[in-house]
Amino acid sequence: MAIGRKIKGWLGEERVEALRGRLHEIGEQTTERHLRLAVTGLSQSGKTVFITALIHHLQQAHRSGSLPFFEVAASERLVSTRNLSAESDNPFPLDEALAGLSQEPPRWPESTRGLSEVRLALRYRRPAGLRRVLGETGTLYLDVIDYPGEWLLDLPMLQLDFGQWCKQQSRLFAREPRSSLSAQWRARLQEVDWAAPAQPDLIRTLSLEFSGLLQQLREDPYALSLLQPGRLVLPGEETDDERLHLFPLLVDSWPENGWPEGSNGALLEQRYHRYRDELVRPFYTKHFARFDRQIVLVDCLKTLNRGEECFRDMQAALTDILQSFNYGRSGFLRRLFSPRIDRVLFASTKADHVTSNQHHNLDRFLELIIQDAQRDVRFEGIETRCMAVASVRSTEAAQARVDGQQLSCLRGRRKSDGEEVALFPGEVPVELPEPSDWNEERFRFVDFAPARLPMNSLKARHHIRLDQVLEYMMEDLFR
Ligand SMILES: Nc1nc2c(ncn2[C@@H]2O[C@H](COP(=O)(O)OP(=O)(O)OP(=O)(O)O)[C@@H](O)[C@H]2O)c(=O)[nH]1
Ligand SMILES: [Mg+2]
Repeated sequence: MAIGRKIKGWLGEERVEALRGRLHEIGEQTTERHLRLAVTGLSQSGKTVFITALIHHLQQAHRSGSLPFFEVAASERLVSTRNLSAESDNPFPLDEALAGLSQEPPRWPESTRGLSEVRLALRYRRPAGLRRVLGETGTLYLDVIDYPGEWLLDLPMLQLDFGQWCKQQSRLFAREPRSSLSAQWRARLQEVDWAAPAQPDLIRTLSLEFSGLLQQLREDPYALSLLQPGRLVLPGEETDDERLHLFPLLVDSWPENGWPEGSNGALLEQRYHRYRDELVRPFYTKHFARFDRQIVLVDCLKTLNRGEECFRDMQAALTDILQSFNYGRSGFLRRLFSPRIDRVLFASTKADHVTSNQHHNLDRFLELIIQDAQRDVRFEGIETRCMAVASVRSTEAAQARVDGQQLSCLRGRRKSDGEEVALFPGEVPVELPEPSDWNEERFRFVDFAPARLPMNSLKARHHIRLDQVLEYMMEDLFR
């Protein structure tokens, strides 16, 4: 270039090179990018497996071709990845989960609780057009954060005082199966004198019973999701933190001027405020406020299996979860912090539980659930998408002839007994089920044991659409 030659003439070749080097360095510093990608979902929705597989594929991307639809990897621009998770205060259990999935026989990871994160530095070559200006390579610092969706269910508490929360819960506990299951416990509440001087031990006992009740509602055959306070239902939550000695006061009579100071009622109210102000609010201001993009995992198939109550409850829970992304201009979250999340992916997990001709139905089905749930949520400035995925594809396609007809089947090891099975898993509905659909035991999707995830030589067949997830979440960042 003529100007280039002139500058070289004035400054000399060496100084021009030094200048170019410095420009690249500045380019590198100014364009060093950070992405905090949060992954959530209700318990057992597949968060740990998803993050483990996603990170494993990313770490191998520069030498395996396992992510064909993730452009930066497919075009071999991803040069290297470095795991910086040791710097984090809450490291994600990546090594344990990977060891379990890659051993023989492989096993699914243990249930986790709380928030944890993986931190990676991804070094990539820039697209040709930008290399001259910004330098050959750039670095993306990626934090992937795992946190329980149950925490988002507590969001409404931020806007409710204790009395309002109790009223809301009492409407919920008037419905089955909550009503029958809680009848005895509610009767115990009626016997207590809530205006009498506080008995912390009594409140502790009643709260442990309440948390047992929530656990029971969470498990089969009920498998309900909309359970508050969220931190009382997380696995292994046996802490003696008194902020968790809390339950809704489901009694008929409330004093007009509030509970007397120092009473049982007042103590419970104080616990509620502490739970809300010391646990729920800080999660939003410290963590949620710093997330850039969000993935919400939903296990649609499990809820279909378990019937109408479970399905409706999951839908209601999802509606509450969506409220956390509801940043309408007057949204109270906007007053609490400045939200940053600009992209949300809703992923229907365990897509390997159905045949590949059903994946599109699974996308569509999740869209329907979300559509219903988001009627009163405005995703201002947020892009959303629904996608069916499998983090560790554990089934293979098979064909069977039934009554002279060719049928698409799945082959894999059943999770419950490890038996090798070939079966027709059934179809994913393309409409939200009608009341009559639930009576016929129509949905019986089977859970599978994991197929072994190799430590090396990863292939695209080891997952379903993890590459499309990565592309959607990060495509604009490798410039
Ligand atoms: N077939 C199949 N099953 C999966 C997949 N991902 C998760 N699962 C199943 O879902 C279960 C839960 O997965 P996790 O990743 O532990 O779920 P989680 O959301 O981290 O669960 P908690 O830590 O308990 O909240 C596993 O034990 C598997 O049975 C998948 O990609 N394919
Ligand atoms: Mg987990």
